[in-house]
Amino acid sequence: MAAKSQTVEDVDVVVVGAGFAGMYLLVRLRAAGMTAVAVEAGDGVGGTWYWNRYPGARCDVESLQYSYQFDDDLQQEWSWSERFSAQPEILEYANHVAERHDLRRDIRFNWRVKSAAYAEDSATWLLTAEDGRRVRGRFCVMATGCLSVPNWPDIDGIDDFSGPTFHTALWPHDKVDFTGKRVAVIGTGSSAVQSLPHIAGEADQVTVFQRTANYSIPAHNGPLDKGREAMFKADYLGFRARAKQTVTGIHAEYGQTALATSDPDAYRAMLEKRWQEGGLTFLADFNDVLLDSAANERAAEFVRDKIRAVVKDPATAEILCPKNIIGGKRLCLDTRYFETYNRDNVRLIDIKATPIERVTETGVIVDGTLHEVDMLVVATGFDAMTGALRNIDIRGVGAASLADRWADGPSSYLGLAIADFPNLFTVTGPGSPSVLTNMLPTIEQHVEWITDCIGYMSVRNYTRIEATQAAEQDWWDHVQDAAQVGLKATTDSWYVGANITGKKRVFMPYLGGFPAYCQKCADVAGADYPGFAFA
Ligand code: NA7
Repeated sequence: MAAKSQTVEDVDVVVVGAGFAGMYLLVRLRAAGMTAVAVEAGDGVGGTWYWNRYPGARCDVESLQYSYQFDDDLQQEWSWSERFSAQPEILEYANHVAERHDLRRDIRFNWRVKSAAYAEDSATWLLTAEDGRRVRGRFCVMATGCLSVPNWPDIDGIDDFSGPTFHTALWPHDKVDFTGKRVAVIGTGSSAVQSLPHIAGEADQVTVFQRTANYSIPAHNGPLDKGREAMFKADYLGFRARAKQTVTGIHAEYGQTALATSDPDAYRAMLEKRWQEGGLTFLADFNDVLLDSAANERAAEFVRDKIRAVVKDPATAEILCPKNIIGGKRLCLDTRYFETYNRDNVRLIDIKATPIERVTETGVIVDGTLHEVDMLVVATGFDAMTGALRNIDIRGVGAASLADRWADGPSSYLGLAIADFPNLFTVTGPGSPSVLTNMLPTIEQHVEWITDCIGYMSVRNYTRIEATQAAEQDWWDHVQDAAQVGLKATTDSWYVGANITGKKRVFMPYLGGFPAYCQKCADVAGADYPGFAFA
């Protein structure tokens, strides 16, 4: 593509991405007196909520908590309409924040980063867009999201399909009309769990191709309880502070019961109570579900019984019953997902038993049978956590390539910085708790740490910061040790890259919990940043 402009925009900090992380970075950097621009591939703010527009898309952490806390007036003034808000409302919120803090003037939209190169002589990063535009900063912060690179399934013939194909993570801005159509849905993760009831409500016929069954808990979503909203707003700071003391950063009641040794009536009553409440805290009464296989199996069987009770056809119910451990993957939240399989226009194909042979112009072949469809919905998730960073040609000291460095799996110091890549920070990078927590407080903690660190450097006239190899190695060893505790890392999931063909199996997020992680970051900052070399 021809270069759009030969000029280079110079700023203190270049931010990649204008999702919730990139937006808050602009707020903080400006407040610290720095010039910053965010470059953004989309033509609007919101990141994951800009791209994931499929029907039924909504957050799985209640909106009173899945929201910024840095602006107390904002959290007091804003009212969510539902317990778990839908994508349009979250995007409206992102746009509202962009307006409120006048962020758009410093965001360059439709700016997809092709390369980012560090120049040792000037200690700056030069970023080049696919269309040739360039921006240079003394620092570069990658706010590229953990789930932002769609995973296209490697299925023979998928490009031969003659009808429209939609990836849930790249959904069109205009409504997709399924009326009168025969639709194939490939994948049964959270995106399919959320979208299937909507698609099935419109389409003539839906065929779901399931590789791995998923545990899904009812969201019991509905209009936001005004009493709960008032309770939060009366003590928002307190709720936020208490949330930060929990492993996941989500405020809730947590218990310490050992499920393995509990009386069956007692633990089933506790699970039933959580099931009726709905939400991601389904397992939060127990301290052993992700440590003890027997405990896990009891909780798993509780959910399987729920599926069997809802899905009328026993054979379909059995296919929908997950066989892996519960909690190994992130739980899904649903609204009438399993009930949807009772509809006459929905059928389920078990592609673990009989894989897809190929896609043709007119449909999907499994076990020699062509399932003819008019539309393909690809709900196959993301190249998680490292995909966005490896897709950019990032070059550090001596033109070292980050993609090469991470070819056998990532490593990072605190999920924030990488040796040989000076003045480069990552928000919620591998090695931080990120996707195991409520993303908004996690993002805020990272943004504040990064901007404080840059401020610390300014005061001391430092122009260069780099994580040391030794600190990175020590932290990464710790991340891997933490992953060995319990059952979570044993599951094939995107946490370990198992969903991407050829991706090295490494547990990427930090499993040591949000409070321990925040303490470590605070200790590092408070002790003049051990593990970093300044110049
Ligand atoms: P997920 O959770 O990664 O789900 C993707 C689904 O697609 C899952 O069922 C996969 O099966 C399936 N998949 C992936 N590749 C293939 C191929 N090649 N063939 C058939 N099926 C495939 O992504 P989502 O978008 O649903 O959700 C992502 C996160 O968003 C979620 O965790 C929440 O945090 C919110 P597999 O399990 O790999 O066998």
